[in-house]
Amino acid sequence: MDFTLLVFSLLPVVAASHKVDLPREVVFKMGDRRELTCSMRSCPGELTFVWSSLEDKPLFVDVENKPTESVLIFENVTRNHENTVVCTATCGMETKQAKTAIKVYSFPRNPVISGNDALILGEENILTCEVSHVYPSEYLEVELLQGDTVLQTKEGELGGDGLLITHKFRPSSEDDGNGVTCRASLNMNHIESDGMTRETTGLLSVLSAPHNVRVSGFAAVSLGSGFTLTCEAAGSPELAFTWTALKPDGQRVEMGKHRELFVQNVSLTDAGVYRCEVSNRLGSQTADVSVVVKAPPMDTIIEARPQTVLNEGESISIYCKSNGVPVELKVLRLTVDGRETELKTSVGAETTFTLDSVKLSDSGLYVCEAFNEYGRQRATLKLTVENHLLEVALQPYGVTVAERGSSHALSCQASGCPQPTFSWRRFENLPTRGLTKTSGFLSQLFFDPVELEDEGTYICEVTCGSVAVSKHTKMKLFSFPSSPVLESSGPSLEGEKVRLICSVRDVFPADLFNIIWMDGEEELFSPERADFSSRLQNLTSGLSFALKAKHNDRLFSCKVLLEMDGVPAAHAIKTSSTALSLHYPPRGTRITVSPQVDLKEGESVSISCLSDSVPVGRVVLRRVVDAIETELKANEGAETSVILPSVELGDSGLYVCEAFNQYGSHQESVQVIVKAPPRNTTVEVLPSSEVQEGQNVTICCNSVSFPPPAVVLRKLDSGPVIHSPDGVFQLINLTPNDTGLYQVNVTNDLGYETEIFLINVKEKRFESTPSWNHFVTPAVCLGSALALLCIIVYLWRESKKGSYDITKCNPDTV
Ligand SMILES: *[C@@H]1O[C@H](CO)[C@@H](O)[C@H](O)[C@H]1NC(C)=O
Ligand SMILES: *[C@@H]1O[C@H](CO)[C@@H](O)[C@H](O)[C@H]1NC(C)=O
Ligand SMILES: *[C@@H]1O[C@H](CO)[C@@H](O)[C@H](O)[C@H]1NC(C)=O
Ligand SMILES: *[C@@H]1O[C@H](CO)[C@@H](O)[C@H](O)[C@H]1NC(C)=O
Ligand SMILES: *[C@@H]1O[C@H](CO)[C@@H](O)[C@H](O)[C@H]1NC(C)=O
Ligand SMILES: *[C@@H]1O[C@H](CO)[C@@H](O)[C@H](O)[C@H]1NC(C)=O
Ligand SMILES: CC(=O)N[C@H]1CO[C@H](CO)[C@@H](O)[C@@H]1O
Repeated sequence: MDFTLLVFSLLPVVAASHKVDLPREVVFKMGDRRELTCSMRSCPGELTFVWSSLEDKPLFVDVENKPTESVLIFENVTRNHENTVVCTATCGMETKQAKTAIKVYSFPRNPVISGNDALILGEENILTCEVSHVYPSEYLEVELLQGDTVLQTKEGELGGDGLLITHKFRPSSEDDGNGVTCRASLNMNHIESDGMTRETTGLLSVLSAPHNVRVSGFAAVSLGSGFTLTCEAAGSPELAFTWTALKPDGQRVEMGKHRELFVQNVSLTDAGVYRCEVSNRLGSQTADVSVVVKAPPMDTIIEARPQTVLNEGESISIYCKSNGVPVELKVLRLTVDGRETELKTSVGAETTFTLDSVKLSDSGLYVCEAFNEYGRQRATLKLTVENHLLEVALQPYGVTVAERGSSHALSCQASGCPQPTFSWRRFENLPTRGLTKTSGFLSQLFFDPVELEDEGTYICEVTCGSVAVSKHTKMKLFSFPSSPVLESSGPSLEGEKVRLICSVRDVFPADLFNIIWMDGEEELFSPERADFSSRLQNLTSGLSFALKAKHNDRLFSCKVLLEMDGVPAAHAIKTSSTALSLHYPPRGTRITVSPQVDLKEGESVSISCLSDSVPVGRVVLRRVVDAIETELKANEGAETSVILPSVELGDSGLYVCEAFNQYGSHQESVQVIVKAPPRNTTVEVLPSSEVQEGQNVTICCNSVSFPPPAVVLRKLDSGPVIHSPDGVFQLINLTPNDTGLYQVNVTNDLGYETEIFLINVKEKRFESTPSWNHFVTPAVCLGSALALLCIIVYLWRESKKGSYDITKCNPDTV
């Protein structure tokens, strides 16, 4: 929509051809107050103006109408005013138009350069040029120049508000103070002579830590004159100067705060190093210069450190110092005849000469001579070297006694000497076998083990510088390693001659050993002493006498004494003793049966045997049955015993205890009886239990028992009882009436056993025989006692097989 502003004029309209006056184009600066006048002159009549906009926005103006013109007032030009406005003038019937393009610009300020006034030398710095509030920005061109050299150019863009140029560069010190220009042009027509240029020039200020610092001026001055030192340096911002004198003793004295330093009336103390320190906020740098004061040596001194009086072997430093600069120093020694020996020469204000281990001959006068090209000066020192008060202690001192085979040491201690030298030797000029260990003030001579050949006199000599002191000690040896051995020879039977021998081995020195024989506390005799020998000796002594009963259990001793000074009592006497005891063959042998000698089968019994003999020999316990010996136990010693936990018949017999030693034997015996009731009774009818009438039979009864049993036979249904001492019965001339059951009853103290058997007698035609009991007689089966046979048979079984032998009960023999 067009904005039309109608303005009516009261003036009459002239119908003529007239012209509207309006500039075709105007350029306004933003912020200005501007007017745009549309006029039509020579309109006779009524004249009206209408303003309209070609663009779709309001005009933002005030209008002031005058009779012949209309003025648009732009109170404060802004970008809103950019427009194309049409002025329509109506004069009477005639209407005329004119249009004008309104352009707006803004370029209010000069470019602003920044970053130019604090550039850091050698580093990457950023220089900026800013142009702001520019409109229309697309017409803007900015260039950055250093002198005539264009550093950078940049053009604005549509829609922008300004431009910023950043320029990175590393300034050198030559850049400092140069100008840098930022030139901005707004290349727009119709503004102040075809475009507008604004420029700003700034100075480059390059900052740097102090550099190229050096000091110029005199370096060598004469005493009493003056000198000036100038410190030259580059750097920005402003440099500060400090002068410091570095004294030789390490002291630092501040001398001034200006670029130049002036020193008047130079004395020796003004010599030294002068340091100029240049600083700003970026850093600091120093430069030194040595100022030499040209003067002859002064204040020359010589000192001994730690002192001028010292002992031989100590070390000393001779210190020499002078104040002349430059100076050369000589340490000299004055000899007795006045000649000088040069010990050391050095350049510099001080020097030290060290004597590591002084000798007596180092005593004397020492000179320090300082000299330079302006003169010389001397100082002297008297050095006194004294002897050491060396003292030596030898332990043990005088005489020492050592046991062969032990370890022994001699210790030599030195005092009054810082570094003693030890030496050991033997008085006899023999080689020393000992091992020397020396450390500091102590030297030891070790013998481990000490041998006879080490006996002698040892000298410890200590040397300290020119002093030597020696001490000696005599080492005596003894050997008495073991107690004497006491032995007796031969059997010690009463009445015989006994010889006791005492021997002590490996003794030394043999002539100092004394052997004493003792009977209890009583000294008996002492043999002659042995002669001296340089070797180990075995000493022996014998004591013989006839042995009597009174000597039994008497203590005989052999006491060996070493009669040598210095031997500890515990080592000097050794004794061996023996108790003499009379020997005899075994006697008083006794055998004991416990609880008793009469035993029942199955009981337990202990049989012990004890004998007395010197020396104790051997005992044997055995059983004898029918001249057959069975050894039950035999052992060394005076007694023995056996335990039979459960006796049997076969354990019966004669028990014999016999004791032996080298002089003979002795025995004792006891009869042991084991009883048992009859058992395992057997009956045998011979030749058979089936017999013809008129025949004879023999009945043999065997039984195991002790004591021997009584055997009775009887016919069970009738008849008398027949006794037999031996268990054998003979039935003669049997009849059928004898047929029947018979019983034997075997009886002893402890019990009885019975056995029943049958005898069957067959009838014969030939009759009439007397009753059997007339003919039954006890018979002798073997012609010997069968009871005994029974026992023997039993024992025989014990020792041999395991069955009865009844062949002896042979009817042929009956
Ligand atoms: C013109 O306008 C601008 C922005 O609107 C304002 O900052 C400025 O003060 C004005 N100037 C005057 C003279 O009124
Ligand atoms: C120079 O210094 C010396 C010693 O420091 C002094 O005795 C003398 O008076 C001084 N001379 C002058 C001119 O200051
Ligand atoms: C001393 O006796 C022992 C044996 O008893 C023997 O080995 C040793 O050599 C003897 N010593 C001397 C010095 O006769
Ligand atoms: C006695 O007889 C029994 C069996 O009746 C037997 O075991 C035992 O060995 C016999 N004893 C002897 C000593 O013959
Ligand atoms: C039986 O014994 C008697 C007496 O010893 C003797 O006279 C007789 O001849 C014997 N009879 C026989 C058959 O052997
Ligand atoms: C066997 O003899 C003994 C002693 O004479 C007697 O006590 C016992 O009763 C007899 N035994 C028999 C069965 O007759
Ligand atoms: C020979 C003998 O004595 N015979 C006698 C056997 O026993 C009967 C009866 O007991 C007697 O009548 C016989 O005389």
